[in-house]
Amino acid sequence: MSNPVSLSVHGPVAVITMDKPPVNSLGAALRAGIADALDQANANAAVRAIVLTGTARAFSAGADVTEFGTPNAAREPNLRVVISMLEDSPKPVVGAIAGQCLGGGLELAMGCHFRVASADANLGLPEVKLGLLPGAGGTQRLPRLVGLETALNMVVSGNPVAAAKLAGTALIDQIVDGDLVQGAIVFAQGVLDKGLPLRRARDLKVQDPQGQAFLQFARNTVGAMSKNFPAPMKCLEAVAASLNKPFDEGVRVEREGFLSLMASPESRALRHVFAAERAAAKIPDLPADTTLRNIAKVGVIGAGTMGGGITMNFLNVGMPVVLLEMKQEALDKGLATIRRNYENTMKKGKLKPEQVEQRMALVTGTLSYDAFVDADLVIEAVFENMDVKQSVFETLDRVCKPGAILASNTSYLNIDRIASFTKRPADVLGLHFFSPANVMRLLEVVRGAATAPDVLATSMAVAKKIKKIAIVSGVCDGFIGNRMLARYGTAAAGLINAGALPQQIDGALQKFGMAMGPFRMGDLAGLDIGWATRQRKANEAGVAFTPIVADKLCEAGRYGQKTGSGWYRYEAGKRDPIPDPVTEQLIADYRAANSITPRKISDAEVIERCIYALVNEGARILEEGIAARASDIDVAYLNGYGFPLHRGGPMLYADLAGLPNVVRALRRFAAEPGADASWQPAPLLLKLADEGKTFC
Ligand code: T1G
Repeated sequence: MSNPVSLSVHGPVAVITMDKPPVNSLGAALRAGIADALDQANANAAVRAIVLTGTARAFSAGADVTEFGTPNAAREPNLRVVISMLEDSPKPVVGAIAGQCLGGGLELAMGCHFRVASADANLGLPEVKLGLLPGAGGTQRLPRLVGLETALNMVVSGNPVAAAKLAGTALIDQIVDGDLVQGAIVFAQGVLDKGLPLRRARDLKVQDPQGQAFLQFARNTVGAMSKNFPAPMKCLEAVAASLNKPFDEGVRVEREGFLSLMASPESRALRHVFAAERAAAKIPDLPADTTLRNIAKVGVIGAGTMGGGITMNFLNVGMPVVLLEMKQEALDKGLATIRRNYENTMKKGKLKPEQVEQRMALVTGTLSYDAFVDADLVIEAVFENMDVKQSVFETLDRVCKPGAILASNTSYLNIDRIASFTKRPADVLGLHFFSPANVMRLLEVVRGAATAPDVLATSMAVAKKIKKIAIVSGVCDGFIGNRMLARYGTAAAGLINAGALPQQIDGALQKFGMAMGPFRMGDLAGLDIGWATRQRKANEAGVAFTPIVADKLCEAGRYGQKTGSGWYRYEAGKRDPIPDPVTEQLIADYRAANSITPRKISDAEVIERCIYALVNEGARILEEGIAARASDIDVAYLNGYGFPLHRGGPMLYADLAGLPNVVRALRRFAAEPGADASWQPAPLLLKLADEGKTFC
């Protein structure tokens, strides 16, 4: 590998430049390169001062997260050694910071004696977002350079701060306009001319007389906000050590915390999610340099909840939208809802009045498809019925210009069949948003058999532009998320039949970390939706419809919150789920009618059955090629279905539980009398378990 570090000499000043694309992550090669260049500069008698800099994009984005858990992570010189080499250099070292200066990158910069930066450089210690804490002296040097409170906020939140805001602290000695390296060389020359002593962060004292009181207040705040995550509190304790312990003792506290967190399942989960979200953008059979189509104008069909939310995503990023409805009244209602949503955001201080007007000015209502003639992308969010979709896509095919991308927001209908209604199936795909579409990050990009590579690549780029996390799905009933949700729901329903009650199942799954248990979720979404789906499927399969308990609730008019009762009952105007004896009686009647003798069910069994049902279906989705990788499935379930972030997703959860243990549990469930065939372990799961491998 070529040396990612270069050394140049400008009069008495040496400049060490880090250039390891894309963001100077501090892997073994870069660390060694810095150390070698530093040795060379210090051995060169003509050199009297040193500048360390990176690229315009990044000084350094920190430790190389892809090295974690590999021998390279500890390969010498490790980051702490390199930082000490900077700090112990007999010649002044000036950090010249542009772009991202994060994590170990900022720790590296704090090893320098002085630092200059571009005003918009981003400085931060985001380790907490990976379930870690700064492990190369950051928790001890930062408080000494910017003060306890600023340092604690930066370390515990993990949020970056622009260099301009840190000017005037010992962290940023000067903001350089124009050529950063030239400015750093001039600064270094000034240090020499003035004979400034080498200022080592480790020698400074944390100036904060009220520090202990502040820390106690912070402990209460951080403790309350970091449920399920140990890192924030360990970050706090490491920073606290900077206040009342000598530097080296504080570093020991930091090191213990770092090693403990690195081994934690929560950090394993957060590091998995960091990599998973970036992997999702990579489509194995699609060249990274696929030419994208230009998307400047978007059409949306349907101004209801979904259509309105979808529209807002584009308005939020300055893209004009033509919004089509069939009737003026529906169009007016939809536009009014969009405006009201923005005004509510404005009332919370998150939007200025002029921004509301700017966004509303970008949406044009219409009652005619003719308004789509120059649209580059049209997304339909009309009624989930194939006949309606056929009419919509036949019309779009007739009206839209060649090259326009035609997308359906359908949550389960067959995209290949929808594409067949047009003469341009290559331009058709699914863009499945999740309600509320302007809030939920997840977007399932459903690739049809005919979908063209550039249509797929363009759609992924659009997703990134509208700040969605896009997952590519193949065509099947329910795509990725809803297909898994169906299995999860069946498992939960099976537990009701067997002897559990909704409140026990919801309680166990919410304690596991699910945002909302399946029965609360059903009451929120409306039980009649599932009722209609089950009747549709029975009809499509040509079999008699056999009602389950949820259908019995619907037959009794209990659709959920919208009817004041479903699995639970609800006080007028409230959403709190209240266990209902009527439901319990209905369940008892169902069990009796089906000769089921209820048994005691543990919370552990609730978790095993519901979560392993997700995992098993995820394995099938993988082996069918519907999802490209297990981590895509995790990203989908974390961002669209409320799976707990600290567990990293259902597939990682299974890996950490041990796939052989998952297989044993599934085999137990499959062996029960009358068990559903879907409890049989998926072949891919069996194979991985047999081979001692994992999904992720
Ligand atoms: N290590 C390895 N690769 C990284 C990386 C890192 N730290 N940061 C980014 N990348 C890759 C990323 O995977 C992607 O790769 C490409 O760079 C562009 O990233 C001891 C232990 C810097 C703000 O947590 O926040 O230091 O997909 O798509 O939107 O105390 O990346 O192109 O193959 O996100 O412009 C602490 C994490 C590490 C920073 C750029 N540092 N990175 O955002 O591009 S732990 C972080 C980011 C540590 C020390 C501890 C962002 C970014 P690919 P991107 P972006």
